[in-house]
Amino acid sequence: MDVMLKKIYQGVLDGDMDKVTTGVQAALDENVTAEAILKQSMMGAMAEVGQLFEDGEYFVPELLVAARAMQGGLQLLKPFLVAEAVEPIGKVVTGTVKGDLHDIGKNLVGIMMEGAGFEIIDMGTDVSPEKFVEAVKKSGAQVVALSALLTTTMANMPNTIKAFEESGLRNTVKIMVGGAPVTEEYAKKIGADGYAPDASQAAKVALALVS
Ligand code: B1M
Repeated sequence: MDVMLKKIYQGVLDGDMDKVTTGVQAALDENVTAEAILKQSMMGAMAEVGQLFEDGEYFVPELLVAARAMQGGLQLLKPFLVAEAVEPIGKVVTGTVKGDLHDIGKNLVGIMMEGAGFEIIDMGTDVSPEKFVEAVKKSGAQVVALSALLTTTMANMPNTIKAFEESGLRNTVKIMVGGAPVTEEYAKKIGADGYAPDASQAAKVALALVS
């Protein structure tokens, strides 16, 4: 198992999608759990990619190919992370806030929420406050899940909450926030209804918000 997980880890580090997808498939075939592949290999590799970037050894192109390789692996893991849910228990609008292009964490949050029985309306990245409001108006979603990975884009979380207040929809929807620079304290400060540090806890928080 260790050899397979190391291969996947190295694949993400090298931005080698083929290595990652064949490694993930081989691990799944050997009954390694999707959770183990994700937590013991892919997430650690992405953290190292971030460190190499900080140290000036990796640049944006390396980040991009690593992200692409990780998304390829995630696609294979998705069916194993998502349990069959007959009737959706609610709708969640997900998205990365305006100015922010990071979507791996947001996608993982969506996958875990889908696994918990929610229908996901994924708005993608760089989503303006107005687009979030529009998506809730259209879908009647009960929860909005905002993701931010940059300290500079976090400010678009309170801006989005403000847009919901101005639209008159704030009382009909629960807004939760998360992403690497976001803390519970920050979530409280900006008036969010919920915060989670990772994707599996995000699904639990969403469940608590609609119950
Ligand atoms: Co960017 N980047 N990046 N990047 N990037 C970071 C975030 C950074 C920490 C790297 C570093 O310096 N060490 C740094 C941010 C510094 C800061 O603001 N403090 C950074 C920077 C600086 C930048 C650029 C400015 C670089 C440049 O252009 N000079 C630029 C900005 C572009 C923009 O957004 N406008 C940029 C660009 C990019 C790429 C596009 C090349 C690429 C993203 C590709 C993509 O996502 N499709 C990229 C990547 C890959 C990273 C790192 C290496 C990896 C991010 C990732 O996917 N992690 C990242 C370094 C790092 O994180 N160590 C970095 C894996 C993912 C599973 O974790 O997203 O944290 P994460 O999600 C977690 C939790 O945060 C949580 O759950 C997930 C795990 O379960 N979570 C939630 C996330 N959303 C949630 C929502 C919730 C609850 C939990 O509720 C709603």
